[in-house]
Amino acid sequence: MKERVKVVVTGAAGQISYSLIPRLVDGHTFGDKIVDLELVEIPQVVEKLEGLVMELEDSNFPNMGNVNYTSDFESAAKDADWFLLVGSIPRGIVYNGKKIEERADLLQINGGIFVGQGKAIGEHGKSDAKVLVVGNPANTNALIGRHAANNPSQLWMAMTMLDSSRAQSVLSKKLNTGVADISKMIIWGNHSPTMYPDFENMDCNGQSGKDAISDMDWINNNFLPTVQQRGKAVIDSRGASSATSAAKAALDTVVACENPTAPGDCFSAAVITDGSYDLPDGIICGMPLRTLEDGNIEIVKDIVLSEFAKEKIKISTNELLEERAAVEDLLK
Ligand code: NAX
Repeated sequence: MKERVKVVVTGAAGQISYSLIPRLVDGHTFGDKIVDLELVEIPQVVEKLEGLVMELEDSNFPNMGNVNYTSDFESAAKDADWFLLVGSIPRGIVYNGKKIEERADLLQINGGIFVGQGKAIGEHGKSDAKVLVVGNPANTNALIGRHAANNPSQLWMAMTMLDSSRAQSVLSKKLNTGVADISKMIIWGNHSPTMYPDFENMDCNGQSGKDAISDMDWINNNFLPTVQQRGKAVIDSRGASSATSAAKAALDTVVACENPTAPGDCFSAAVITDGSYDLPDGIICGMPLRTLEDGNIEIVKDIVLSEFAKEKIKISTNELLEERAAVEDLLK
């Protein structure tokens, strides 16, 4: 009998999910496993998911298992292996009669969602469940959710894979090579414009970024701002935020967690700090990770950071500390 994996996706009627969900069951992301889906939305739009389920059925994915849609997160969470928390309230929306413009309001509202979801994951998810927070502010949402879950054997991550993919793409153009030739692309810090894409420690066909790129003018005035501001550039052009690339990045994160990492390589996601690299305690911070043969995921600890890198990372971790202070009441 084939192995099964149960995956919960929130924000299932949103634009990222429309690209993401079909590819969870296409046989690539989870290989040969049968994938049971729990699609979660807010009550106002949950019925729209009936149409998505019809489309999934009509696509004849051989590895698709049971598919359910609901606005009851707690029931969806039961015995789930994976939680892809995409749903959140975007800036600019009217919520309880108030237009949400301020970062502090956004942090509070979304943080509130993650208290409830975190508790349910801690109580009802599998003890080795993996949680990937995509909905922004992703790092702080993950911090709140992890705290509420209070279940340390579960792994909480905030997504930085999209930032890592963007950095790989920009570097591959600069170095006139393919994206697949660029590995170890670490994103440090927050998933926000303060993130630090670590060009020095990336590997391009056996050469480190530090050796491959000496043009610091290009790094400071082109590479860093392009990667840090890419989300905004997509919104400015498309009139909507990144969706297909965000979905691909979420899938890449799942694949990276489900398969052992090649020796010497690593992948990017933000996880709880553990004292490595002198990062402040108690924040969800972008770091290099590796998946071991036994399926466990650990922080890669032997990356050497230059003074330039340390300064940039500090800007981002300071921002994470400020975000944490703004939601302190949700972390009690
Ligand atoms: P959409 O607005 O298209 O979809 C979000 C969906 O979430 C909506 O259908 C909404 O009803 C649902 N939702 C809200 N609260 C919910 C709750 N409590 N439970 C279940 N569902 C809920 O946004 P989309 O473009 O799909 O983006 C989703 C999130 O990803 C946003 O917060 C966005 O900022 C964030 N992003 C994060 C990225 C990352 O790299 N970490 C990159 C892409 C994206 O910007």
